[in-house]
Amino acid sequence: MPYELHYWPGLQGRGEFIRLALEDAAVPYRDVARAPSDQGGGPDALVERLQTGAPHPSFAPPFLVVDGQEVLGQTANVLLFLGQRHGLAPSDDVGRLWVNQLQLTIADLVAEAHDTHHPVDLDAYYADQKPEAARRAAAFRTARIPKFLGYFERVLENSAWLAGSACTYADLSLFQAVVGLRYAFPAAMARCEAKTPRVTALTARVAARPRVAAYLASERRVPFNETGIFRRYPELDG
Ligand SMILES: N[C@@H](CCC(=O)N[C@@H](CS)C(=O)NCC(=O)O)C(=O)O
Repeated sequence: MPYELHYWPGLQGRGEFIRLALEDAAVPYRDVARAPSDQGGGPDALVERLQTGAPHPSFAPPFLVVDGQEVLGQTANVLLFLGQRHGLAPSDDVGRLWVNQLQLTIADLVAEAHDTHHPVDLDAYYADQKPEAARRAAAFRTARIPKFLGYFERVLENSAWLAGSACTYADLSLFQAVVGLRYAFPAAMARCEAKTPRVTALTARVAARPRVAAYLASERRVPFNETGIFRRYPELDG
């Protein structure tokens, strides 16, 4: 199999943005850390590859191994590569960079969503930074979610998809960000989406894409949970 995706098992995390692109493009891949260890999988295989990814080692998962050799890291970078190869990005430079720009903006949103439950120390538990998390989440809910979704709403003013008439990996990623935010912040998202109908409609259109729908209904789609980026801590919503 030409593609091996490396991402922590048991959660969607940032690996999900890459899975959605691979699934939508019907590209076969091996999800290494989810495979049995007696078949060369498991988290140990991920860690080993992380440490031996020369000459282009990745700092952190997700990363993609191509043809058993080349290691590509950083979610947006992996998607730039896959989008170009598998029909999920425009073919011209300006269009490709625009989609990359959108993806990097989604990456910023994802990082901020993560920081609501880990605002101080990435290596400490949420339970050890609850007051700071409450303050960070309040600002994220009231200012940052509306600003990010409002931005994508504006981008969608003149086209059905973010980058024009065709769905790209950035649309798949926006879908993932929206459903993740709905999981983590249901009350705040209900308020916010009332003002961003185009974003809501795009999310529904992505979910209805046949291969995405089949993936979402499959066992490969791990449910959101409190080890991922989008976590439901009711005290952080409102
Ligand atoms: N900017 C990177 C972030 C990668 C990242 O933070 N990965 C997390 C899991 S979602 C991780 O394992 N981080 C380990 C660390 O930062 O030490 C990307 O978008 O891929």
